[in-house]
Amino acid sequence: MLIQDKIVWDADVEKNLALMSTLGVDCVSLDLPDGSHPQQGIDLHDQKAANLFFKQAKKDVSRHGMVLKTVLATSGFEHIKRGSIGRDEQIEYLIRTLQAMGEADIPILAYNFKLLNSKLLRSTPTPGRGISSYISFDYEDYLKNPAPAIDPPLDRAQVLNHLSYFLKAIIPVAEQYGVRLALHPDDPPMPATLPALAGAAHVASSFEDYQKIFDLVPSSSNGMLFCQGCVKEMQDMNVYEGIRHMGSLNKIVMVHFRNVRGAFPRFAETFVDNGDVDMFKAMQTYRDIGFKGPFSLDHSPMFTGSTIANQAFVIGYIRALIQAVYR
Ligand SMILES: [Mn+2]
Repeated sequence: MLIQDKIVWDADVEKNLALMSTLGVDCVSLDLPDGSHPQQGIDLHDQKAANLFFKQAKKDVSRHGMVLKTVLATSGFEHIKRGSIGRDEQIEYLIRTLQAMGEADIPILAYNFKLLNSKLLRSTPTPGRGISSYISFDYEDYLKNPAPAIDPPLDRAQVLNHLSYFLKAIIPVAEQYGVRLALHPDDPPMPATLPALAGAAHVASSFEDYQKIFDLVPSSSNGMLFCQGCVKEMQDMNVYEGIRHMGSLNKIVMVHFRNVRGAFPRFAETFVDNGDVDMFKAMQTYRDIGFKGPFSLDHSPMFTGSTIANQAFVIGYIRALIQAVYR
């Protein structure tokens, strides 16, 4: 069962890969810039360059005893989401990426359709365990100091239309190259009966939304990034039933394994061991549906001034659950 963590392909990549393998990470997700801000060492300007980059990246990761399994197109790509000029170039860039991923045998492309960074859609953090604080959302509090509206605002029909345009272009290519797309839920997941936050409609906020998205382009490549945190935040959601439901559809491509206390309209992102979800039971449920990973780290409360302590804590916790459950 695979534990996955994220790498930024920058000057520190070798050092960070070595650290991740030491912590017991099995597979790596690579943070992909959207092409508008070239990042050191990532050159995807044409197909040959893209093929070379991903083949080399895969080799570099495997030298550390890990597997490059996922590419994260989770920040940027604004034109695709907004349907603005430049979206076809961004789609072309992702098509090149998919083809190169296929050549290098990298099977997952994670993305989201959030028009605003979730950090903007939060209220004041709440005090957490010890000296930590928990990233929090309280709808009433948020409305007192909301994020500035996007310009122009986009309604549900428009965003769904942009998502449909994207999926129709990209899913056939993903199928051809053996890559599965994994769509991350909105954070916070907004009930359809409430107005959009910051004028940016939410289209991946419930399982009904997901079913619509799966039906837009039916394919096993059209899948879900099961962010257990965001699923827990959905109103009236039973996380274990949620795992079983998406598992029965074979839509769970990867998991963000994190914990939360509460649900919309009021929740806090807790440490992995002290939220509402019984993580042991969740892990048993993933086992029962035949899911084999990757279980990916996601945001969780920080140990002040020590990223590595935080990473080691979560990895150790997930490893222990895997060893307890998958035997
Ligand atoms: Mn997540």
